[in-house]
Amino acid sequence: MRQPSVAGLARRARANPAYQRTAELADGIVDSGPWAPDIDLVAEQLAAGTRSAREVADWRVGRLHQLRLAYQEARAGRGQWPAELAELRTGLESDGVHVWRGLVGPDELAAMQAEMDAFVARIEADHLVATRYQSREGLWPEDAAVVSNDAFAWSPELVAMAGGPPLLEIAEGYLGPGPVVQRAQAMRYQPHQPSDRHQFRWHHDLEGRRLKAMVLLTDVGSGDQPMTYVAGSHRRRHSIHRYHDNRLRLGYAERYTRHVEPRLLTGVAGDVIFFDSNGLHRGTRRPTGAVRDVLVIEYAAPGSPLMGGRPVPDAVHGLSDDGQAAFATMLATEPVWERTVDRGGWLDQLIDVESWAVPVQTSSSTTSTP
Ligand SMILES: O=C(O)CCC(=O)C(=O)O
Repeated sequence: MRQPSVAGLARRARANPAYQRTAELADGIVDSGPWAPDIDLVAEQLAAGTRSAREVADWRVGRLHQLRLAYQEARAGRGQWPAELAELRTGLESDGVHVWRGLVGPDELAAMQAEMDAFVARIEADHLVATRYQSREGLWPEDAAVVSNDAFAWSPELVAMAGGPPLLEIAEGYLGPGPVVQRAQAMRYQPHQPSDRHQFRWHHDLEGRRLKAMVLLTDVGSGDQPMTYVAGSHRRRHSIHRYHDNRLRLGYAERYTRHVEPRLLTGVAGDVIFFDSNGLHRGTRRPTGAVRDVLVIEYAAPGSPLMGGRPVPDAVHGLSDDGQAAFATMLATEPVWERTVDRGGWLDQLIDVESWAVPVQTSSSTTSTP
């Protein structure tokens, strides 16, 4: 889809107050311009707590959207990385993706594979069909898939992994201090023809900067059903348009990424793929590919929206204080599949700046400048 010209939108907005919403969107389209440096400065101040949310409360929605994205980067700049994770850090920051080979040991891997098999067997035995993307779990008959949005409820190993080192350190390095665990997905893909539905088309994740850790439970070769990722595309501050409709084409990345080279993320069971889901990615489907099983942990900065979840209580209690803190927001959130009232997403909460701009605690032990 061609982007409308900003000048044209602004002209229409000036001529007719009914185009106010369009004018807000026009703000969202502009990624650079005379006011862009101010956005970065204000974002730094919000992250440092030297500017209050109230001071930007009258900004228009499109500009608040840009501020939120800049704020995520400002927070991330305060993250601390252990020296031994330097290679992973470089991969994530420059490409938006890095594969850690053999991270999951044989015993944990066997336990996770058994949990996954039990989960799929239960869903198939009950013929439980997911009625929407946010359903807790179920069959996706049109996609030959079985999906859970609440894998922490049946995988204590995954809870331990999400709330301990090195994953929590990676999340802290990439997102800044105090990351929160957002969701755990499980996905089994049976062989299936290429598709343009859901996560099988090019998209970004409607969140901005976010870290995912995809644990491979089966071997995934290039002829199977690997995820595909456009390296370097994670740095884009997508306009607010792209949060109302996140279907993308490769040509979109070609306009801002010098070498667009979709990477097939292959590996063997036990490998973990770390990626920023702000970059272009998609699941690849193949009728001749092997069955693919994965578990995916999502992390975000505090103030990000959560689907919620019901993690195995004993597994959470067994975590360190930092690990329990990372799960605290999830435990306090009513899962989306149990809500009777739709609270909307973070786009609806942009004007409530305090809800998403959580200043970074300033103490020499928790902050650092890059
Ligand atoms: O399953 C896949 O390969 C794609 C997953 C995906 O799009 C996501 O986790 O955001």
